[in-house]
Amino acid sequence: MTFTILPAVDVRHGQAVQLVQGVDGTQKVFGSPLEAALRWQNEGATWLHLVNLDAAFGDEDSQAIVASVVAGVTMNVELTGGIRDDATLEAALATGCARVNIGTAAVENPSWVKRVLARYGERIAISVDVRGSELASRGWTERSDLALDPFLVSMAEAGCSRFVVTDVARDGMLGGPNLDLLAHVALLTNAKVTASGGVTTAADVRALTQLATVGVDSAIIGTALYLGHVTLDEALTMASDIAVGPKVDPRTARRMTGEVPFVSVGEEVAGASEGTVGHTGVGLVANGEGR
Ligand code: AMZ
Repeated sequence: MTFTILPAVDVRHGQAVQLVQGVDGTQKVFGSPLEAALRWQNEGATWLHLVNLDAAFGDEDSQAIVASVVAGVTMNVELTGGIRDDATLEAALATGCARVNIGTAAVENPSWVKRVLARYGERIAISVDVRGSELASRGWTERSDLALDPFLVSMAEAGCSRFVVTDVARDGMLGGPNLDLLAHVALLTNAKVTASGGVTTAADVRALTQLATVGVDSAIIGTALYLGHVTLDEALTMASDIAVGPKVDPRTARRMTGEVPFVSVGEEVAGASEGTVGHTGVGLVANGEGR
């Protein structure tokens, strides 16, 4: 497996859009969602990150549109937005998407999410939308009091095999990803990490691939692709020779086994002040003291 690039198609009011820091009304509009998706497919994408923003904001029903996008492409689709109960989950899975991401429900209704993680395994990833040190939900209009690290550990213990991590403040800002946050999340548990928010240049993709050994195996690119800051071909080329294998703990140089969490909860969680996103640093040879 090589490092995966997922172009994003975010659907708002029937159009493919890109928002700035997720704020409704800031969107640049890029036409039909299916046409946008097919463009990325034709340019070589094997995965699509498809966001039902209307459902994430909770003010419009766009299920038929996202279902038609899934049906109209041959790429693997990661479908997300508004999946918060059995009905919305079943509808999302029934589109034929490869994977769904759940954000709001993971903070508001963790017992339900743990149940569906146990049932659906790798078809479900948890969307970790972080603003500062807090989890954002409901279209990023609300914040949760949950401390990040215990939240991540509990989801991993419940069987979450992937966190899709977005630094909300960087999303749409074209300023590069939050490598510290991504490394921090990757080091905390066995789960793989998909990077999102701020990925702008081929150099950003290269920097992310350097986190592949700790479990960052993929990146979502949105605004930068639509505005041409990086072409999909450049991003795919940058990612193509990066082999993604088992995670390696940089502190022990050992391959990770199936044990969760990656390091002991006490060490990780006690080492960070509550609710704080630690600064792991990208060198990643520290023993946790730098957090
Ligand atoms: O841009 C936003 N305001 C926004 C956005 N992109 N709000 C939510 N989302 C995405 C999350 C995740 O992929 O990054 O929607 C999904 C989460 O939806 P929910 O309904 O599960 O919280």
